[in-house]
Amino acid sequence: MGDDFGDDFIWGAATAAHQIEGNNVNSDWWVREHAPGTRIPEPSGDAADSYHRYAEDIRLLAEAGLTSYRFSLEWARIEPAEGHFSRAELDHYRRMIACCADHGVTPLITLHHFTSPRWFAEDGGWLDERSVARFARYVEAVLPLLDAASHVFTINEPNILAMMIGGEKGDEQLQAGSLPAPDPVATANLIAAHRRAVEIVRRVGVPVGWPVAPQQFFADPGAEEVLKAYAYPREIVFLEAARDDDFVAVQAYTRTRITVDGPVPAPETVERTLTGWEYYPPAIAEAARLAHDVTGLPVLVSENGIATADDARRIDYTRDALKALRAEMVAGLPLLGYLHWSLLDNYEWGSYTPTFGLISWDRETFERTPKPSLAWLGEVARGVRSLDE
Ligand code: IFM
Repeated sequence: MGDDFGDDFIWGAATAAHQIEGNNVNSDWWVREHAPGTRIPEPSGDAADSYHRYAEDIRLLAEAGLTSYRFSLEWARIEPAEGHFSRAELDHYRRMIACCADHGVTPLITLHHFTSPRWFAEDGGWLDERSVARFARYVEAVLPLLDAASHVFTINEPNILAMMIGGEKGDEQLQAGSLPAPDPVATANLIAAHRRAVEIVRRVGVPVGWPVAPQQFFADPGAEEVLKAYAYPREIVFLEAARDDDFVAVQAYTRTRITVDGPVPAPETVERTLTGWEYYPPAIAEAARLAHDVTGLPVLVSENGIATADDARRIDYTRDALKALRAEMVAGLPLLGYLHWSLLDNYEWGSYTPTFGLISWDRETFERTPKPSLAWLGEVARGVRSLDE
């Protein structure tokens, strides 16, 4: 099924807890959003209230014809104080997993998607070597939930997380065209935490990996060495760390030009999305090829999409991204599946303005409205619509 992608191809959509659940009050992001003088333009608040409305979200995904849902467990809810694990919150995620089964949807579970408990952040966060044991203890606590998943992702976009941490220290903004240097201590701790988590998750026999977000750096003539030095700590080191995993996951949206003086933002003349990124659908296929070349592993697209208010443009972008992926598969790339980012419009780390969702919702009532792109992707997944139409 699914337009030449094969019968076993995974078709679905992705979300992350902090971006849709709402009221993630024990998380470091919530603290940051409400800190006096914060530069974060808008707090997450109730988000899409998916904490209470997940059943409707999963039903809409399934009714469209998608069969996989990637979501994250929220560490800040599950371990709100160090060493205190909430049975009620574990039960909440157990109910979400059961709800997926009720709708014939396979869960893919992320253990950490950018947010950490506030106690963890206040006591050193990823810059503290105790982060590795602390994360491992949390993974042990959620392990009984994981055997229902088809795939587990340990830490989402560790390269971006390390850059966020580097940016906070250096007060640099994270944006395409200017990526802060990743903090090397955070990089080492994230890699060590990932390796511990992989060992733990393997005990339940579920394939485990992590999603890296390559930026599709491309060099001006003469800037090839600048590119190599720039890309290594920002993505390659994280891909190399995936070599002993069961698969490698990638998430990509745009590309970044590297001149002899370093990266530059996309020129004003090119089409840009609501995040300010260049509209560049082949990004995900290039990222998938890079990830496979570095690791030798099968690749899972765990996020790809576009921030736009024009849903027809979302369909254009997704169609061209899928065509580029299909061309790589024809050229021999082992591609496991495609998870669109995102199932819902969500909190884009500081703002609700960039809308990535296949489903919108009312800010007052939370009423969901599926966009045409949801039906379109479902039809592609079910094999009743061709990418070439
Ligand atoms: O919204 C984010 C997500 O949390 C991680 N990957 C990129 C998305 C779009 O910026």
